[in-house]
Amino acid sequence: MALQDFPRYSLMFGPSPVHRLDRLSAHLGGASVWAKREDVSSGLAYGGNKIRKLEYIVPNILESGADTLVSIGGYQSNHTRQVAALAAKLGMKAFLVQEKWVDWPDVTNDRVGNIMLSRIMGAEVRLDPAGFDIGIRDSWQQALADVEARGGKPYGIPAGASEHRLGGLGFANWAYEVQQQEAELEVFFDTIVVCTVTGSTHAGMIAGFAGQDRPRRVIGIDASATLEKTRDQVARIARHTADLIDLGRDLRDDEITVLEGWAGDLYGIPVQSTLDAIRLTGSLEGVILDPVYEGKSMAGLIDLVSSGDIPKDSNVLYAHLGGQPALNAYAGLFTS
Ligand code: 1AC
Repeated sequence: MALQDFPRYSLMFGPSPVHRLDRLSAHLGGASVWAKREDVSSGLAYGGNKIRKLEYIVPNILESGADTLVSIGGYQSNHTRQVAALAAKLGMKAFLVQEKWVDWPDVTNDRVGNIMLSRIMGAEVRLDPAGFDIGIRDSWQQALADVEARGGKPYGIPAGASEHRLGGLGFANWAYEVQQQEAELEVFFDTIVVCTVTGSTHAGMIAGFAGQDRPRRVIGIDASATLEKTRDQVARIARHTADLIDLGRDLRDDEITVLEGWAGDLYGIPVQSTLDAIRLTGSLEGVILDPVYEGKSMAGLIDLVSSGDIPKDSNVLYAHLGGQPALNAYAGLFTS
């Protein structure tokens, strides 16, 4: 089935905006850097990258007759916050398992930012002491069983919607949205830079761009220091999504790029390059990044442009995935 034949439930204002980062580009002295902004793409709880994935999942949710969305992430999961917003919009309940993916000393870590927003939107939040893992989790399966045991009808959405059968479609469509915006802006983005953790954002892009005529680099920046797992998951979801949208050929290994070097040692723990990237982008552009995702992928972009790995004549498109609400849980990082 072609991508445009999959049912889609509108949750966004329209295509996410694309704009040039003039002062950052001048500062780096290399490629021309642009951003595509998932953080300002929807009115649902500050938006973010999961919204466009959920657009393709909602028809299946509605068809299922479920009354409760059951999802999972870390305490400061952006994904679960977007699921809570979706549940509110659809008049459903949300049951969220929030695992302790990050051992971060800020005392408000389980109270502010994303988790607070989910509570405000009426979600039931279950804290779980388990650590970071991008796979299917026992705690999530237990939550599905618990909703059923109470007489509810659960609909499961795994972490990041990544392991969902339809989880790659939203960003396959992103690739076509980019193509359309390129025609309007008269620019071609030969390089895309995106943060990758649970994988379906990056994987969807790979599948979508693979169906277009002009080749480009889609660079995933690892943000969890679990490189092999991430690479396998991205490759698997990209190939599955390519099949789903009838790409008509196998994806090559060289179309799947995950670069390491900016994650530090752990998911959710920023390193110096993360903080530098956040301050640089904030002070030059007024664009806010977060310490878990965007700070790390922007650190990667800065180094790749500065070193010439991304050449001077490139137009590079930075995918801003919208993780800013987590910033509140990292208040201790920015006291001056
Ligand atoms: C890890 C899926 C992820 C989130 O926000 O929970 N991006």
